[in-house]
Amino acid sequence: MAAHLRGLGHDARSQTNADSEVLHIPLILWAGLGEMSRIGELVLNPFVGPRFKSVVLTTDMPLEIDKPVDFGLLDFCEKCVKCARECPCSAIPMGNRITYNGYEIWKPDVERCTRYRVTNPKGSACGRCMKTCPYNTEGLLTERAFLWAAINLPASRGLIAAWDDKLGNGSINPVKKWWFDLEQVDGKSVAPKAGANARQLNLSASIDPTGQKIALYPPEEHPPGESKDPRPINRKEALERGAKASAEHLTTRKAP
Ligand code: B12
Ligand code: SF4
Ligand code: SF4
Repeated sequence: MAAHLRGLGHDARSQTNADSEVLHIPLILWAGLGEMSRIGELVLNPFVGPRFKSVVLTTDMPLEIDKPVDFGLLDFCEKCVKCARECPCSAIPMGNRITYNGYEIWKPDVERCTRYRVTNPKGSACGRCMKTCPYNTEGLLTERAFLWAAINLPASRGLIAAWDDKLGNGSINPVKKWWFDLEQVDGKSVAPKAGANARQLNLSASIDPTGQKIALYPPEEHPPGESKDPRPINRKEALERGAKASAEHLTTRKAP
């Protein structure tokens, strides 16, 4: 698409996951492709749910500007904690959103998520938060009725989240085994020996936000964009920062 636009005489560049000059989240949010979810750094689309990856195309071609959308997701996520409950390393907050870098967000513990996804052979890029969310639908007529209710009937949202668990949605589906994560051994894709992500739903897991500690790493703690050098981090300080941000936000929200 970028090449096509350049052929028409416009500047254009595709911003991929591997090579991007821009942050995707604010752009796909402002493009109206979805709302911020409890998962945290993930924009959820009402029709395909959280399970989409983005590619951004930056261009000077004159275009009509979209607006952000509101389909009630913030309220739904306040009544549902499935992604936080199912995250294997408790990286997703079970409590409230916080103010981070000037915007409100359910900020995940990005260090925990990164360690789980990248350094743990059973992690295998994970994405369990995306896979277990009730907004994953297959376009069936019955599912459309639930989606309609989730968007239009705020009082039904908690019930829909509970019903999704009752139906066992998000558990392992052997019919779709081909979709399970594979690992590369000697240049070949094979079924993972370690059983990556082969976990059942954890319906009895504790969902007590007061017992959960989320470390917070603000932008000033991040390495510079082009840097590939290891960067020391201080998890103890990050945990204190997370607890403080959470407490401050609770206070702000109690104000009239
Ligand atoms: C690095 C990265 C990660 C790191 C995050 C590191 C960090 N935050 O320090 C880790 C490994 C944790 C991660 C995990 C995941 N990621 Co990721 N990640 C990225 C990547 C490649 C770069 C982001 C980055 O540079 N962050 C570092 C700094 C800049 O972070 P930050 O200042 O704290 O800002 C973050 C958020 O607060 C938000 N943000 C920034 N500015 C603003 C402004 C506003 C107003 C708002 C509301 C939000 C917002 O965006 C940043 C995302 O990290 C982006 C692609 C991209 N180019 O944007 C994908 C991306 C954000 N990830 C994505 C996904 C899907 C995931 C996972 C589900 C894993 C998976 N299987 O794909 C998990 C979800 C974890 C979670 N609970 O949110 C998707 C999200 C798509 C969507 N539907 O919204 C993206 C866009 C990749 C893609 N091309 O699709 N990710
Ligand atoms: S990708 Fe896995 S480890 Fe990271 S937040 Fe989602 S469920 Fe947790
Ligand atoms: S699992 Fe529930 S809380 Fe998490 S993003 Fe999906 S709807 Fe929101």
